[in-house]
Amino acid sequence: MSDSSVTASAAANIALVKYWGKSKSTGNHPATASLSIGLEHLRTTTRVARSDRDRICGELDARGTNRLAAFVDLFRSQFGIKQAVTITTSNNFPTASGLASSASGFAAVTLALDRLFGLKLSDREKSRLARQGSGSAARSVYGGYVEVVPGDNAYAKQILPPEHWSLDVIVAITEETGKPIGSTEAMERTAATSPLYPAWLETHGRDMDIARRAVNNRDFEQLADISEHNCLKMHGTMLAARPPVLYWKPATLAIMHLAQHLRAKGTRVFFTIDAGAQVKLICDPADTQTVYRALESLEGVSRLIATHIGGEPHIQ
Ligand code: 2P0
Repeated sequence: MSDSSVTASAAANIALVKYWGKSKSTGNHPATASLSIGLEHLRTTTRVARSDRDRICGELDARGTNRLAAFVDLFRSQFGIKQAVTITTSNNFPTASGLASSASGFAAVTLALDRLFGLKLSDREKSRLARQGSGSAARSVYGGYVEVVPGDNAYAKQILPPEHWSLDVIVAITEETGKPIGSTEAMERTAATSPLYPAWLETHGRDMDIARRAVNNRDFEQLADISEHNCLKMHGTMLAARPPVLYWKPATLAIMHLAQHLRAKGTRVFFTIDAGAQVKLICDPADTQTVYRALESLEGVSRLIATHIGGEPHIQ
């Protein structure tokens, strides 16, 4: 007997070597590889149930609802499925503010639909499907250390499980409202207008090699160095777009300085920033308390979310 409803949980991920730019105008084909870590406690929970007509419930705006509806149509059309569904989805973290809710969201709905319809797709197939909802969602089909393999029909794969290297992550919220420009539009604008974009593409493979090696060898200094470099290079490329894409707030910059100051004194921490003003601080667990305390007293930080590398998906 097939299920009448399924609930899936998938975690947000953050890229240490970023995806920024597509090779085709449809289907979210990333122009480059990327390397991410899953965030254990930042999750989307999505229930899909067979129903008489399609419904979407949750804290989604009109655009988010339309995107999810289009994805469900695309998913069903690929398997010749006609069944209507009710989708109920919620995030336990602020949405649309650079915290990758589309990654966990499209991964969770992919996993739930696969189970509801008894498709038994491989992880690679699920990753490819989730990618068509949002490029970064290809990675949230897995926990731990994950890499996107770009190409004609890009997918992600887990390169190492979370236990390989336990690192903590603190998300510092500096802006509670939505971001000024969505990442899809921002990356299109960057690719079309930034004179730095060719250099971004050209140097990306080297950053991937270094980051992979750093993760394999659990080399914190090397991972810190390449992650901050790749993050700042992505933002530099955006800053040179026309009109420019500037996500940072004063507190974003203050946290970057703080992380660099702490690291210079021997605290094992580095930062990364995505399409938003929030800063993610990756810490050696021995130093997490020091970093957390320093962030608590910083002006402009409205909230801190502490988590660690993990993020294996679950089906309930
Ligand atoms: C990343 N970001 O690698 C990069 C770094 C944000 C900055 O993937 O257009 O929401 O849906 O494929 O996945 C955010 O972009 O974009 C993202 P689409 P997505 O995490």
